[in-house]
Formats: sequence, structure tokens, C-alpha cells
Amino acid sequence: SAPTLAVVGATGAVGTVMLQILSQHADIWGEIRLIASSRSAGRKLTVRGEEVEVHALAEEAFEGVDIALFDLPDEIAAQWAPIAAAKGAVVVDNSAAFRMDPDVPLVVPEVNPHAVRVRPRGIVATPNCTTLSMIVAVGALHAEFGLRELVVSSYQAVSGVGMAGVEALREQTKLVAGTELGTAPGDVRRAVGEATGPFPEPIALNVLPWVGSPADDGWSSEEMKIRGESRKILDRPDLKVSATCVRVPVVTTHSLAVHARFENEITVQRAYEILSTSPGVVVFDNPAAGEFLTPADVVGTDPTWVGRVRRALDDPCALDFFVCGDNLRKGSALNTAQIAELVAAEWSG
Ligand code: 11C
Repeated sequence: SAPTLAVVGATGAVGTVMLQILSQHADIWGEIRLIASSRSAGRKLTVRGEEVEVHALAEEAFEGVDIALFDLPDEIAAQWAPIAAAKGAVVVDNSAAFRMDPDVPLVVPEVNPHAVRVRPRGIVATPNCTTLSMIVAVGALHAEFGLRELVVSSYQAVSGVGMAGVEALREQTKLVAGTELGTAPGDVRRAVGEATGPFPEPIALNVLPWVGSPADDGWSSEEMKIRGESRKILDRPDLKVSATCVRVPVVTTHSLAVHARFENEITVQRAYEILSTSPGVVVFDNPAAGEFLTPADVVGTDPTWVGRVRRALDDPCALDFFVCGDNLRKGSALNTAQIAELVAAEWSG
């Protein structure tokens, strides 16, 4: 019979997009059970056109669940994913808690679908939204040219930190709209005051060269995630990776400027051929016509969009390009749903 699915963290920014995706994709599920913190228990949310009541996160909530999609803070996921797995569910976890665990596969269905089958802890992890916003395009090029090094800068949307990030940008934008702020040192900071929300500095009329929490030697946790996760997904433990993560005043859709250096010489023509025939990638590269890829146009769509494709001027083995990907769709909910669909295929197959 059709597997029972649980969506855990159903009321958050990612959970909301997850319910849309489950309503849009082929309906392969039996029951879809919604689970969230006790604060949200009893609320009703719509999935597959029907209202479904939210259950409180508790051991009994996983009774009879075959696959559980987790979108919870790291510490809560670390605690509850093993409980759900012990109840017999395959957990697909969107937190950072298990991604680097050698007994947990880190899966991007377009890149390493085979990895999903080996999951000794009953947990499969889905990567960070910034890694996911580029890795489908990078993985396709890697398969052809052999990746040696990645140098990336991100331009990350505020919904990466959830609803609180979106609220902070909206509130701060109200405070600066229609003013002449942004012309003198500190004027935006004074207008925004203490109301920087989950960000350490103002995000309206600004860019902030920091995402995540402090890691060693001046790196941020987000920069370390991009490095560790890219290495694991591509199965290249020695891949050289340098990332600089930057928050920008965009609601949803992360962008990255990528400099990728390969084993072999590349041509833009061949890169176009690979990218435009890879599932999940769309090439949109038309600067001569004054048309550019922007997050404002990509938001709400599924693919990884690639533009500004150039061979590096000083290295025939390196390609420079720009990518945009919706951080709540492919960056989170969509990849999680795709992994769940891969696992569910084991039920019928
Ligand atoms: C952000 N990428 O944009 C982060 C949020 O490891 O899943 C996601 C953190 C994670 O702030």
C-alpha cells in the first residue's frame, strides 16, 4: 500500500513550501501526517486540497509513518530523527545535524541518487540551501570535466534563516523606504536601530558579509558547510573549496558567483551543451540582449538557473558562471521531497 508520509516542522518557511510541493507532485502517498511543535498543534493546514490537523511532536506521532521529512532546528532534529528512525520511519533531514555523519548519506537526486540506498542509521540528509543552489550545475560539469577546485561567493536571501529573516527585511525596508538614507556613514544603521532581527547588521539597503555562526580561523559555519557538503556529495574528499557567504536584501532565492577549475580544458560551447541537457538545470545567458538572471525572476521556480558562463581568461581549465536557485524549493523542500520520492520508489520497486 502507498507509504505514509510525515512532514515534521510543517508550519515553518520550508514546511509551507513543502506542502505546496506535495500538492503539486504526483500523489504517491497514503496518509500525509503533519507534525510541528506543541505551539502549533491543532492548527489546520492545506495539503493536496484538504485541511489536515497538525499533531504535536511526540514519539506516538511517528506510529505507522514510513518516511518522515524533518525541517527542524539542528538540536531538535538531532534529538528527534533517531526517535523517528527507531519507530521504523526513514527520516529525510533538512538540518545540519547529520550531514557530515559518515553513516548518513547526503543526497542530491540529480547528482548522487545511488547514495540514498545505504543508510545504516535510517536517516538521509539533504544539503544546506546554498550548496544546493549550485551543486546540480557543478555536479553536471564535474561529471564531464573532473572538478579540482571551487571558489564561490554567495548572495543569500533572508528567508534562509526562516520567517524571522523575511520579517526583519520587511520591517527594515519600511524604515528606509522613501528616504535618502544610504548616503552617509551609519545613516541606515541609525534608522534601523536595534531592530536587526536575526542578522548582526542592517540588511535593508545593505549587504552583509556573514552567514551562519563563527567557525575556526575566521570562516563562517555556512562557508564550512559549502566546503564539506560539496566534497561529500561529489565524493571528492580533497576538493579545494573557498567560499565567501554574503547576505543580501532578497526575500527568497540564493545566488552564487562560481569559479570552477577542472582537470581538463573546457569550452563554453561544451559547458552549455552539458548544462542545457542536465535535468534540473536551465541556462539563461543573454547579456548581449541586456537580459540577466536575477533572483527576483527565479523565485518560485524549481531549477538551478545558470548564466554569465565564461571561460576564465587566465586558465583554460576554469569556468566562471552565475547561478540562482530558490532556497526554499530546490534549496530545501524540493530536494527533500525528491529524496522522499526516491525512497518511496523502494516500496513499489
Ligand atoms: C541561510 N543557508 O541562508 C542558511 C540556512 O544548514 O540548513 C540553512 C542552514 C542549514 O541562512
